[in-house]
Amino acid sequence: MDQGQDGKGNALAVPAAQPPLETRAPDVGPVKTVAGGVPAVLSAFKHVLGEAGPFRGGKLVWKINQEDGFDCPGCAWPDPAHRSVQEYCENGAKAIAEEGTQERVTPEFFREWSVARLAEQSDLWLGKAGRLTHPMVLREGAAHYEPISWDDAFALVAEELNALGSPDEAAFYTSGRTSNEAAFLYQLFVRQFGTNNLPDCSNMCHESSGTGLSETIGIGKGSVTLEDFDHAQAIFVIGQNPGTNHPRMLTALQAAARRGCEIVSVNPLPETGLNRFKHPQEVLHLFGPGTALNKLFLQVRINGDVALLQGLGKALLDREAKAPGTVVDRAFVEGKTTGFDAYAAHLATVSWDDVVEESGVPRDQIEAAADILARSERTIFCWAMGLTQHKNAVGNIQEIVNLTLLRGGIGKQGAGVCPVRGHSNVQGDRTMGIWEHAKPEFMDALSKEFGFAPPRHRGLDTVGTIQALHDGRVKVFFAMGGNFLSATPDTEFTAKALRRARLTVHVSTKLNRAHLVHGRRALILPCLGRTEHDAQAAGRQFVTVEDSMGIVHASRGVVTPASEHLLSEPVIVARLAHAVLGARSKVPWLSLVEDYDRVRELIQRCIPGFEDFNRRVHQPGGFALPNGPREGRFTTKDGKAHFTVHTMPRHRLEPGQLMMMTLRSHDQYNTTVYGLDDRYRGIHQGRRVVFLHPEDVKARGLTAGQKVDLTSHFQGETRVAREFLVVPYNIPRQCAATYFPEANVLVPVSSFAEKSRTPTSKSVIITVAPSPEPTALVPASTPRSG
Ligand SMILES: Nc1nc2c(c(=O)[nH]1)N[C@H]1C(S)=C(S)[C@@H](COP(=O)(O)OP(=O)(O)OC[C@H]3O[C@@H](n4cnc5c(=O)[nH]c(N)nc54)[C@H](O)[C@@H]3O)O[C@H]1N2
Ligand SMILES: Nc1nc2c(c(=O)[nH]1)N[C@H]1C(S)=C(S)[C@@H](COP(=O)(O)OP(=O)(O)OC[C@H]3O[C@@H](n4cnc5c(=O)[nH]c(N)nc54)[C@H](O)[C@@H]3O)O[C@H]1N2
Ligand code: SF4
Ligand SMILES: [Mo]
Repeated sequence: MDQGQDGKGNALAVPAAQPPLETRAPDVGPVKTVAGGVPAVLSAFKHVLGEAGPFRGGKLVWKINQEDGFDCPGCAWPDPAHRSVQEYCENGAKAIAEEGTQERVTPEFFREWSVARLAEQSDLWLGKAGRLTHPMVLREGAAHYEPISWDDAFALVAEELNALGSPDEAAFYTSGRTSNEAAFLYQLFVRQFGTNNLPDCSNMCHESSGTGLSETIGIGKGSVTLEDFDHAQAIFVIGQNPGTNHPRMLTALQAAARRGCEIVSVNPLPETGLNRFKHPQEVLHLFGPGTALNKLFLQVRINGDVALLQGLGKALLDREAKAPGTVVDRAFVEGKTTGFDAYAAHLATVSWDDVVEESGVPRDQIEAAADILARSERTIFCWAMGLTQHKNAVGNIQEIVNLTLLRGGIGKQGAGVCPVRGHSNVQGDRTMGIWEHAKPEFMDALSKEFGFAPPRHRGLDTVGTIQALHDGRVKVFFAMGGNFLSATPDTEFTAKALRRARLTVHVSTKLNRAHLVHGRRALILPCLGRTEHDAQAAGRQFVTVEDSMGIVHASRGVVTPASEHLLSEPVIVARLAHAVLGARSKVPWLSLVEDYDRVRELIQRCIPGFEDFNRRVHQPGGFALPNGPREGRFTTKDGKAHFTVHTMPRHRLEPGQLMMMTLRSHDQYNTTVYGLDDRYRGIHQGRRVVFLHPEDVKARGLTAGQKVDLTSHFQGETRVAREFLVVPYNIPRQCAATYFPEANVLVPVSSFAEKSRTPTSKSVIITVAPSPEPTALVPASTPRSG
C-alpha cells in the first residue's frame, strides 16, 4: 500500500485522519457589519452557475422550496405558507450547487488516486472532486477503491453482518438529510436485524434540546410555528448564528423588527447577521443601509448562559416582588406547572456577583433584557449549538423553559420555545424512529404491524458507537449519509476506532474523509441527492421531510441524476434488508420501494400524526404534526410543565487556559467545505484560525498572524492541533473560537453533556503556544490589529 505523509514529510502508517495543514496563510480583513445584500446574491450565483452550470443550476434555483419542487438540502428552517418565486438563501444556493456539480468521482478517478493520497487532500478538494458515480469497494489490504456491482456490494454487507456473534456488534449511523421514507425503512431493517444501535447526527446536535424539553414540557421539539414570528413582541436568539446557518430566519427576524418586535441576541460573538440585514431578494432594499435587527446584544462568556438565564429569572422575580401580579403569570404557573416555588427559592440563593462573574454580562444589561421580557406578552426563545454542546447543555435549555413558563409563554400565539434544527430532515428522522432508545409505544407499534419482537434494550449513540468500535465491541459500521470521522469528536481516537472495524460502509453523495479512514474492508454506496429525479416501477417518486417546526411536506427531485448507477436511499435500504434478512423478514422490501406511497402507508399505521398521509401530503404546504404543548396540553406524565433547578456551573480555568468553542464558517456545511472564506467574520482563503481577545493575545506574548499550536486539557489528558493563525477578535476574555472540523481533534470523546451525551464541542479547555516550526509557505497579508 502506498503511504501518506504528514505535513513534515514523515511517512504515515495509515492514511491521515485530519485534514492537511494549510500552506497558505489565511487573509484577515475587516468584520462585516451587514449581512445579506449584494454580496450574498453574487455569492449564490457564483456557486450555482460555477458548479452546476446554467442549465442544471437554473432548474435547481427555480424549483428549490417550491410546492412542486424539492426541499432545500441546507438547513431545517421552515418555508412560509405563501411562497414567493425565490425561496432560498445564499447558503441554500451553495448546498444545491454542491449536489448539482458537474464534476464526477468515477472508477477512473479512484484508479488514479489511492486512499492514502486522497487523505492528503483538503476537505475542500475532496468535496470539489464531484459526485460519486459507482458503488466502490476497498478490499482488504488494497490501496485503491475499485468498482463493485450493487448485488455484490449488498452480498458483502450481508456476509459481514450475518457472521457477527450478535446484532449488537453492528452500528447504523444516520445523518439528517435522509428522507422520512428512507429513515422509516432503515430503522425497521436495523430493528429486524436485531439491534437498537442507531446513532445519529442529532446525538451531536440538538439531543440536549430534545432531552431538556421532553423532561419539562413533554415533547422533544419546539412549540412554535413560523406564523408565531409574526406575533411575537420579543425574540431571544441564544447561541445561534442565523446569518450563516439559517439565513432565511433573518427574513422572519427582519419582518418582526420592522413591526417593532424587540430582538435580543446572546452570544460570545457579535455575529453579523444579527446586527444588520439586507434582504437579498428585496431589490429596493439592497442598496440601503439594511434593517437593524438586534435591540440588545448580550456578549456572554462561553457557557455563561445558565448564569445569565438565572440572572434574568432573578430580575423578573424582583419586578414581581415590587409589583405583584405583573410579571409572573400566576394562573398559568398555578394551573399548568409544578416546581415554581423551588425554582424561586433557588434563585433567591443565587448572588448577583456570581451571575455577573460567570456570565460576563454586566448587571445593567441583564436588567435591560429583563425589562424587554417583562413588557413582552409574547416571547419566542430560539437557540442552536451555542447552548447544546456543553456539559450542562440540558440545564441551558431547561433554564430557558423556566423563563418561558414564568411568563406563561407556551401554548399562546407568538410565544414559545424554538430549538432551530440543523440538517434539513434531522427532526423527521427522529419521528421515524432513528433513535437508540425509541419509546416503548413506538416499539409496540412496530411489533404489532410487522409481527416481530424488536429489541428493547438501549442501543448505542454516537459517543457509545465510537467507544464500542474502539474497544472491538462493534465490528461493522454502516452510515446512511454524513461524515462520521470528521463530524465526531476526538478525530484521532475515532480514526483508530473505525480502523478496527471489519467493515465500514457509507451511503454517500460526495467523497469525504470518512471514506478514507476505513475498516478492514470498506464500501461506498452512491445515492441520489434530493434534487434528482427518483424513478421507480410505479413512476417518478417523491419523498417527505419534517422541518424544524413539525411541518411535514413533499420533496421532488427535478434534475437528471448525476449517474445512471445511483440508487435512491429507500431502494438501498430495501435491497440491503432483502440481502441481509432473506426469509427472516416478512416485509415485502422490494415491492415497497416500487411506489413510496406503500412506505407512507406503513408510516401512517405505525406513527401517530400521519393519519391519511398519502392524501394530506398533497395539501399545499404539507401538514403539521400534533404538538401537545403548542395546543396547550403538556404531554408529561403528570400533564404539567416542570420548573427545574440547576446549579450554576463554575468555570475555573488554570492560568493560561482558555475556553474554546468550535464553529461553522460562512463557507461550509458541517464537514463539507464550500469555500475558504468566512466573509462576515473577515477571514479569507483559509480555515486554520483561532479567534482570541486582543488582551489574551498580548498576555501570551503572541502577535496577530502568528501560527500557534492548540493543546486541549481534559482529565489529565492532552490533545494537540497544529498551526492555527492568531486572529485578535471581539470575543470575551479567556474565550477562543476555531472552526469545526479542523479543531475536532481537541474535543475529548469522553467529554459530553450530562443526560444527552452530546460532545462538548463548544467548551473545550485549551492552551496556546507558538508552533515550533510552522510550515506556512506564503506569509499572511497584513493581519488586522487589535
Ligand atoms: N451554511 C450552513 N448552514 C448550516 C450548517 C452549516 O454548517 N452551514 N449546519 C447545520 C447544522 S447541522 C446545524 S446544527 C446548525 C448550526 O447552527 P449554529 O448553532 O448557528 O452553528 P454554530 O456555528 O455551531 O454556531 C453556534 C453559535 O453559538 C455561539 N456560541 C458558542 N458557544 C456559546 C455559548 O456558550 N453561549 C452562547 N450564548 N452562544 C455560544 C457561537 O458564537 C455561534 O454564533 O446549522 C445548520 N445550517
Ligand atoms: N466540533 C464540532 N463538531 C461538530 C459540530 C460542532 O458544532 N462542532 N456540530 C455537530 C452537528 S450539529 C452535526 S449535525 C454533525 C454533522 O455530522 P454529519 O451529518 O455526519 O456530517 P455532514 O458534514 O453533514 O455530512 C456530509 C456528508 O453527507 C453526505 N451526503 C450529503 N447529502 C446526502 C444525501 O442526500 N444522502 C446521503 N446518503 N448522503 C449525503 C455527503 O457524502 C457529505 O460528505 O456534526 C457535529 N460535529
Ligand atoms: S434558510 Fe436553510 S432551508 Fe432555507 S434556503 Fe437557506 S439553507 Fe435552505
Ligand atoms: Mo446539527
